[in-house]
Amino acid sequence: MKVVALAGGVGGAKLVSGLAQSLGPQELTVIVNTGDDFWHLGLRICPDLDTVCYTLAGLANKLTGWGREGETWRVIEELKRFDGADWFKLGDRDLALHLYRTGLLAAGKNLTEVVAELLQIWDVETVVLPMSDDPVATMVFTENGEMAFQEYFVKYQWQPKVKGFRFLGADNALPTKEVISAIEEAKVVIIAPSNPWVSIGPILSVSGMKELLKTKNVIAVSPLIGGRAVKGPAAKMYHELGLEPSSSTVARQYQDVINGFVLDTIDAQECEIINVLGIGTFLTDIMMRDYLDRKRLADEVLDMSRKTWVH
Ligand code: FO1
Repeated sequence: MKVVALAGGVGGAKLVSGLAQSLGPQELTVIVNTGDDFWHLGLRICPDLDTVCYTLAGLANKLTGWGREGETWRVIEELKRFDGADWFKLGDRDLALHLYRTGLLAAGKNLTEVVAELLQIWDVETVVLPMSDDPVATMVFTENGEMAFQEYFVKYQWQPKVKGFRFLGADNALPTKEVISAIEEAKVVIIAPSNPWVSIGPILSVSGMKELLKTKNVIAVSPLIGGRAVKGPAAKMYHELGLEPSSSTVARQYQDVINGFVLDTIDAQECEIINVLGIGTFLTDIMMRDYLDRKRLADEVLDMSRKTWVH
């Protein structure tokens, strides 16, 4: 069964690694957020693509969720001596990837081709696609003014109060032909438990993406449990935007593209208001504590999705 997953960083990558265990290699395609991508020290950095690819390749740093396992930090240590060059922690092994990718892009390859080459090198059969080969830059409006995503997330450790977001370039960014055919061929599209604002939001903002998804069976997994994010600023963002950080708020945010929603058992009382939106709800333990949990949740989401099929 052809399945597409929409994912961002750490939380999304965990469910993706569960889906990769549950599905055969040719069955899963992951469409990844590129709104976090940016130029740094002349290198093209693609954090969410790297987190998903490293996770699938078994190379991801399990503690941080980003960068490499068994990393060394010789270059960044030296960069400390150059003014302001070390705020974004690039490990030595990670740097090799950024150098190689930047070279391929400079030679005229597009991001989709670059990712495919990396996955082949790492023997990963799951197909991973950037949401677009056109640049989209997530900008964060905060109490201290507008800033680029990595400045907000890393330099200021996502502390500034957010007032809104915009995705520079999204209006002109097209889904790649690979993204379009993956969605068209998919029996189900799964929205992974990534940040709805800055990970899934940019994917849905790519022109034509929502229209594509409206003809599909789409099921989302809540990124919040009991109103809290497992990791990162998702719940804080809802608060700062004057919204209740709850699973039903997330379901409402996705309502024009999903027909199913998976939330944690402790949020059972929210099912009714989500069902009123015409969205089927499914309860389970959505916490992924380890590798087995990831596969368990993936299996359950695939089963649940079968009950929501309308197309
Ligand atoms: N996140 C941090 O909080 N601090 C860092 O120094 C940092 C470095 C980094 C290097 C490579 C990479 O691919 C990701 C990195 N991240 C870091 C995470 C990154 O900012 C986030 O993963 C995404 O942009 C949000 O999901």
